[in-house]
Amino acid sequence: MKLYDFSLAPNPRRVRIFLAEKGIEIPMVQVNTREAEQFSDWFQKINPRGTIPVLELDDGTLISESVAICRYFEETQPEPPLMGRDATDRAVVEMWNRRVEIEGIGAVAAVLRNTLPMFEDRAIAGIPSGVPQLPALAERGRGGYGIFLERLDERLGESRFIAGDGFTIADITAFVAIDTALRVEMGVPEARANVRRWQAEVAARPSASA
Ligand SMILES: N[C@@H](CCC(=O)N[C@@H](CS)C(=O)NCC(=O)O)C(=O)O
Repeated sequence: MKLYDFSLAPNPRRVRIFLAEKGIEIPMVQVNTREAEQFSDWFQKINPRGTIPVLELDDGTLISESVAICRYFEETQPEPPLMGRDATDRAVVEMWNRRVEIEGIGAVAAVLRNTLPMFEDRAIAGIPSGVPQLPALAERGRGGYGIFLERLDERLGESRFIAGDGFTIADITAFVAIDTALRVEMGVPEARANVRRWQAEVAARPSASA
């Protein structure tokens, strides 16, 4: 089994933090997306969509999509649970994780992909060229990120972690989104005190450095 990873990319980091929380260690293969290695012949055979992370199982099964990879490890090593313990819990965790992916990761990605020079002419991940950056999408992403933080702050005013009392994949997704947003100068304003309280707590976990 191995994980196709890149130490500087946010989505693979979600999986690395998840694995660190579970205490799972597996071999990692670096795919340098800053040098277009995702478009190389060898990696296109692993994932023709040109994205990381990808998990390769010993029987050759290839799983891309961060949450699908996390699901595999949750099923094969349930402790500690990071995706909910029972039916209700699992649905609540999934609800929050989806919200964070769509509202948080979606907004941050819109800003990054439509502003950073390294994404010029490739504003969609996995597409080598021909996708221009659109400043209006970046601007809307910035607005969306503000709404995301506002809603997250409200939620974290009522519970310790995003999906409830326990740390879950939803916290990992949000933590990585917020950390990545710093690359485009989008910090967490002081007024979002609940988010800052939660962020400090998550940053103090050993897994945060994964
Ligand atoms: N929804 C996918 C997103 C994967 C994704 O966009 N990965 C980025 C790295 S964070 C990538 O592979 N980018 C390749 C590119 O920029 O062409 C997941 O969660 O796995």
